[in-house]
Amino acid sequence: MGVSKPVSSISYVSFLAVYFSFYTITPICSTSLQYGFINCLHRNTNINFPLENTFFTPERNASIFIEVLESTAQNQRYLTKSMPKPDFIFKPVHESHIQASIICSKKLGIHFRVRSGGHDYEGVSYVSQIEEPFILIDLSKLRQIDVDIKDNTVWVQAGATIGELYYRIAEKSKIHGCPAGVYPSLGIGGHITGGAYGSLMRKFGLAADNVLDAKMVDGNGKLLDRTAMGEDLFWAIRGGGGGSFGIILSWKIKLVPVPETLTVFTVSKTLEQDAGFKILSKWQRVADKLVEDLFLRVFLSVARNNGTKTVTMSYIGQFLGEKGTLMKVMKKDFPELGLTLEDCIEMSWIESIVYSSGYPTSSPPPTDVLLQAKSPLGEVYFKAKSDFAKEPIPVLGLKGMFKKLLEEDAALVIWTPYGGMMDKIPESEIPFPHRNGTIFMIQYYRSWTDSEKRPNKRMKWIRELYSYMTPYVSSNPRQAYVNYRDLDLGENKNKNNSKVNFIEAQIWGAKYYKDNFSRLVRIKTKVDPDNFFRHEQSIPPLSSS
Ligand SMILES: Cc1cc2nc3c(=O)[nH]c(=O)nc-3n(C[C@H](O)[C@H](O)[C@H](O)COP(=O)(O)OP(=O)(O)OC[C@H]3O[C@@H](n4cnc5c(N)ncnc54)[C@H](O)[C@@H]3O)c2cc1C
Ligand SMILES: *[C@@H]1O[C@H](CO)[C@@H](O)[C@H](O)[C@H]1NC(C)=O
Ligand SMILES: *[C@@H]1O[C@H](CO)[C@@H](O)[C@H](O)[C@H]1NC(C)=O
Ligand SMILES: *[C@@H]1O[C@H](CO)[C@@H](O)[C@H](O)[C@H]1NC(C)=O
Ligand SMILES: *[C@@H]1O[C@H](CO)[C@@H](O)[C@H](O)[C@H]1NC(C)=O
Ligand SMILES: CC(=O)N[C@H]1CO[C@H](CO)[C@@H](O)[C@@H]1O
Repeated sequence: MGVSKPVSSISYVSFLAVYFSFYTITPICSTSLQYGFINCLHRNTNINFPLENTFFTPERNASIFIEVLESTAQNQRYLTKSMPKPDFIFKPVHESHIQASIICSKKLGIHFRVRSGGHDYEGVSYVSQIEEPFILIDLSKLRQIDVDIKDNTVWVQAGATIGELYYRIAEKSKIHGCPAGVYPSLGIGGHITGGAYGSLMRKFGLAADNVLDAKMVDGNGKLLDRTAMGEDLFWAIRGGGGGSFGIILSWKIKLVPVPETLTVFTVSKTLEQDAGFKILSKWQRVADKLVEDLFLRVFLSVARNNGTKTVTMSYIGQFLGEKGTLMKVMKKDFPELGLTLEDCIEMSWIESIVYSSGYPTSSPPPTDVLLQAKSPLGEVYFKAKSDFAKEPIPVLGLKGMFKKLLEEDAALVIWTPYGGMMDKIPESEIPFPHRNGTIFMIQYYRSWTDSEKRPNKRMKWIRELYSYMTPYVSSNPRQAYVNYRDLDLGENKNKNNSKVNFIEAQIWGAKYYKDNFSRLVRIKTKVDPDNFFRHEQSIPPLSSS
């Protein structure tokens, strides 16, 4: 670091020719910001970065700039014309570029956002609603994956997707897996900072529970591993949310055993087929108590079918074993669902990832779709919220919920079972506190496309649904999953008033982290007292109160 080096690729020279204005202490126009940043990067890194591959500005080529900005951004709600845009995008190709980016941003007083996979629900990885100007550091070129079967571990760089991670593990072994999320396009960098649950969670916990080490760059541009950062900071980054403590370069994750053959199934019931909610009620009573090998979610989806609206309840299961064993489990504990042998499909773990990914599947599922960077969901606008159920929702509550669901033409509610390993890990082991006593997590999700107008109506509807659910879910605090970021929680009305922000932070902080929030604030105060790493819902340091 700090070794100055005379880089002068052709593009750099021509770039300087265009942007002749010089950087001054307070950057007043964007081009001086760009000039200052590039100049500083050159002074602070000894590895070449060809500008045309790493540096994207609207001035140089607006269409390429927008393409790069939108490339992994998942929520179209944050890509509309009125949303603030970064001044420029920098894509580091070497870890030292990230160190230099931090040193230079700090020196020049530039606010930045960091993006790994771009799945943030409120777009905070690529849009700042609280600072102007801001820049985007996009880690998508850092996606190396080193699987070490002998050591039973993997080192994975932040910009890799979990689909790639799973694929690379399966390439080396049929009996090793990794307990991260369900959707293959998730970026490993942001995903694990919030916990990261998936179909192996009931047996092995979250990805964050299985992290052994990490490499991170702190606010001084220093590269830290677990030993160098110390146990407090290592605790904070495994579930304390992204963008608060530093930039994660890579995670070292423990691999877990999976059987060579496992079983998946989908059983769907219409409202008519589950009149009286006998099946749905039974699911709520058993979901967290079933054997840990079984992960059985319920998708409640509203759709128009031949002109009439209906809610379909799809029971989507993954069982770490053969179908014969699964049938015995289901006959004993959940016969009401009526699972048959014909519903059961046996496959490998990696195929099961594709099966539940949302990508179109054939039989057997084509696993190379996991290397695709594109999300299976396509370009959608969405708003989502989360809840945790500690008791089964009574039939009366379900009736009201379905009535509310049927007000919309399309909506999705996902129930994810807890229990098993999730009960056994203490609440303060890592910042993620949603443990023993949770039956299931709820996600409310409303998406729409360009052709479907009236976004405000959608937002209003999901807020009403959330409000309706109040008596049936966790309270004091009403818990929420930080990876399903929700800017409604502790509304950010006073965007530039740190005192008010701290009070608001205590509201969403309690929801995301319960009592662990106070420890996160203590650690933040120690490692980043000036709040260099910040966004709409980053952990605030105490000094700002
Ligand atoms: C379609 C879809 C499916 C999902 N499925 C699941 C699921 O199955 N399980 C689950 O647990 N969650 C799921 N999520 C939520 C997901 O875990 C979070 O959105 C997560 O933050 C995504 O990580 P990312 O790197 O893709 O996001 P990004 O938007 O890149 O980042 C998210 C946050 O982390 C910060 N960040 C990004 N990279 C870094 C880094 N390298 N160092 C420090 N901070 C960083 C960002 O600034 C931002 O605050 C899903 C989300 C979507 C949109
Ligand atoms: C921007 O890049 C695109 C794609 O490479 C190219 O077709 C276009 O001509 C470029 N526009 C300008 C103004 O350079
Ligand atoms: C926020 O407040 C600080 C200090 O009062 C000020 O310097 C800064 O420009 C403000 N930022 C915005 C976005 O208003
Ligand atoms: C829709 O209606 C048509 C004609 O009545 C019928 O043939 C078809 O099966 C229906 N489709 C569904 C999915 O119910
Ligand atoms: C979970 O909580 C229940 C009720 O408080 C308790 O009986 C049980 O022992 C706890 N389980 C674990 C694994 O801690
Ligand atoms: C150190 C600290 O504050 N730990 C707390 C983390 O959260 C759990 C549960 O919410 C508390 O029990 C701990 O005291």
